[in-house]
Amino acid sequence: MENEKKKNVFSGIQPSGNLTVGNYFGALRNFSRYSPDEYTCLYCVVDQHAITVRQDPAELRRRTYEVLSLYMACGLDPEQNILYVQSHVPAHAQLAWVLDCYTMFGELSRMTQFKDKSQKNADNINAGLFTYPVLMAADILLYQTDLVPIGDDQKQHLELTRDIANRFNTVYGPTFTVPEPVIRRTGARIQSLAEPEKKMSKSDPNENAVVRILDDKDTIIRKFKRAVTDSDTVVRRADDKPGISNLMTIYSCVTGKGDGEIEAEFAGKGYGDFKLAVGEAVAAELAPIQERYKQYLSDKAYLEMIMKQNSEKAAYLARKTLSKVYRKVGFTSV
Ligand code: AQP
Repeated sequence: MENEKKKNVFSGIQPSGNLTVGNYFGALRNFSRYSPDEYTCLYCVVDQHAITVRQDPAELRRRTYEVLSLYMACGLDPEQNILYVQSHVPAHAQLAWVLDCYTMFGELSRMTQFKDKSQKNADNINAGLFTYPVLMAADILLYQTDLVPIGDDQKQHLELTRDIANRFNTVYGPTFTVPEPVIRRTGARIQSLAEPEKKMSKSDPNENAVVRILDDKDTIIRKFKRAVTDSDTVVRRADDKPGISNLMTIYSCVTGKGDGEIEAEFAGKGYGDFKLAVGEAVAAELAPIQERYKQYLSDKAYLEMIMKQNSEKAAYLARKTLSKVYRKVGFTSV
C-alpha cells in the first residue's frame, strides 16, 4: 500500500446561497469519508461557477468565507485536505478554455441544469451559464481526479466530463484520468419541502422550501412542520407521497434507519409526530457543526492563511496538468 499512488478526490460547492441540507447530505457530509491518509483530497469553493447567476459582490465574498468555514466545521482538516477557492487558481479558467474547444455545442445544449437555470434566469442567459459544465470538467480533470463525490443533480455534468476526458485522450494520448462519480444511495437528491417534486436548492427564493445548515433549531423544526405532505396519514414511502418520502430520506440520512424501521417507528402516529422527529434529528446533527462554524468564521486572518496556503498547493498540482495539456495541443512555451 505504501508505494501505491494515492487516489485523488475532488469536489466543490458554489457560494451561491446559504447551504442547504441537500448540499450537506448529497455532498458535504460525504467529503470527510475520504481519509487524507489514503486519498489526496481537494475541496474547492467554486466562486467562478457562482457568477453564472447574478451575485451581489459583497455577499459572494462573505459566502466564500462561510463555505470555507463550513468545510472545516464539517470535519475537513485544512492541513490534510486542500481546501481552497477556485478563483485563486487561474489554471481552472485556463484549462476550461482549452476544453471549450473540445466540447460540442450540442452536448452543452442537452444539459438539464442549463435548461432549468435558463428558465429561472430568463433575463440573464449568459454564455457562462451555457459553458458551466466545461469549467466543471476543468476543475476535475486538472487534478487527475479519480473520485468525485456529488449529489444526483451533477451526474449529467460528470458524464460530460468523462466524455471530454476520453475525447482528449483519444486525440492526444493519455492525458487525463477519467473520473468516477460517487453518488450515495441515500441523500443524493433531497427535495424541496414546499414542492417535493423539485430538488431543494440553496437559491430557492421560498425560505420554507429549504432547510439551511445554519438555520437554528426553532427554524428547522418550524420548516419541517410546514413541509408539504399529502392527505393520507400513514408514514410510508410511495411514488404518490413525494413529501413524506423525502422526509423519510432525510430522517434516514440522520439516523441510518431503513424505510421499514421508520414506518414501524411511526405506525399509528400522525404526520405531526413524524415531522417533529425529523426536525429534531436534523437540528441535533447540525448543532455541533454550527458551533464549530462560528469559531472558524470569527477568525478571518486564519481563513485567509488557509486560502493562501491551500491555493498554492492546488496551483502546484494544477500546473502539472495544464503544462501537459498546453504542450499536447501545440502551445509554445518560453
Ligand atoms: N437537493 C440536493 N440533494 C442532494 N445533493 C444536492 N446538491 C445540491 N443540491 C442537492 C449537491 O451539492 C453539491 C454542491 O452543489 P452546487 O453548489 O455546486 O450547485 P447545485 O448542484 O446547483 O446546488 P444548489 O443547492 O441547487 O445551488 P443553486 O441553487 O445555486 O443552483 C453538488 O454535489 C450537488 O450535487
